[in-house]
Formats: sequence, C-alpha cells, structure tokens
Amino acid sequence: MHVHRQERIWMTFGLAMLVIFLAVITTAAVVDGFVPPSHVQSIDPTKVAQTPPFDHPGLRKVADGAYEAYYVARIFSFTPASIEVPVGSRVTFYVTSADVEHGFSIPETGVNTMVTPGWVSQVSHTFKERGTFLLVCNEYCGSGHHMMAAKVEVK
Ligand SMILES: [Cu+2]
Repeated sequence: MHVHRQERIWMTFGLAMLVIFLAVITTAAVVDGFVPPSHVQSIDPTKVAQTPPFDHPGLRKVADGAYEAYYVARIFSFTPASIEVPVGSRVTFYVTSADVEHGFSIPETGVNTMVTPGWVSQVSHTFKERGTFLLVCNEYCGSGHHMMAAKVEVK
C-alpha cells in the first residue's frame, strides 16, 4: 500500500502528539499525585456511613465563631438537611458522596464545589449576613436532582 509522503508526515506528527500528551498526563498522575482540586482526603464511598466523621454528619463547633460542617450527599438529599450558625461564623464544609457525582453550592456565597465519590471536598465561608441560605446540588445526578437541597440558617 502506498502512503503519500505528506500523509505519512502528518500521521507521524499526530502519533507523536498522542505519545507526548499521554506522557504528560502519566507524569502528572504519578509524579505530582494528580487529584481533583481541593479533594485532598479520600474515603471509601461504599463505607461512608461507617467512616467517622461521616457516620454522624452535622455541625461541630471548633472555636468561638468557627465551625466544621460534615455533609453526606446522596441521591437526592444532603445530610444534614439544615444547620444553624450565629452570624459572623466561619464554617468549613467537608462533603462526600455516598453514590454518584454531586455538586455543593450555596449561591451568592462563593461556596461551590464538586462532590466526587471517594473524595472529601472542602470549602470554607464566613457568613456575615443573617438569613436562610439555600444549599443546592448543581451537578445533574438523576431524576430527583432538582429536589436535592438543604439550608443554612444564619441567626
Ligand atoms: Cu444533583
């Protein structure tokens, strides 16, 4: 079979690019410990209900004005469904999924992260205004996705 010289050049170029891209991705994965952004802690997604602190999700006070909130996302709800913090509180959210990919977003606050099974997402926010903040899933996760919400009460 005769392959035209220019065609051979472009096939070689394409193949070389493929090899370079695979080498870069493999190097990033192996050498740099490639993980999704902000997801530094891993968890067995099949054992979320038995893994502390996600076996008892909820709000923990760590200091005056500082809280940690542990959430489990699963189709189609967040646990806890509601938390209440004093105005001015800094809340660090730790979120994991017990099933599929979810989102974790509190509009108008900058709290917005993906929730990937096997990983613990972490995001912090200081609530400077009183009110009821809606917490929603913003990654389509199935037929009940639009009902997947919780709330943060700032009093
Ligand atoms: Cu969803």
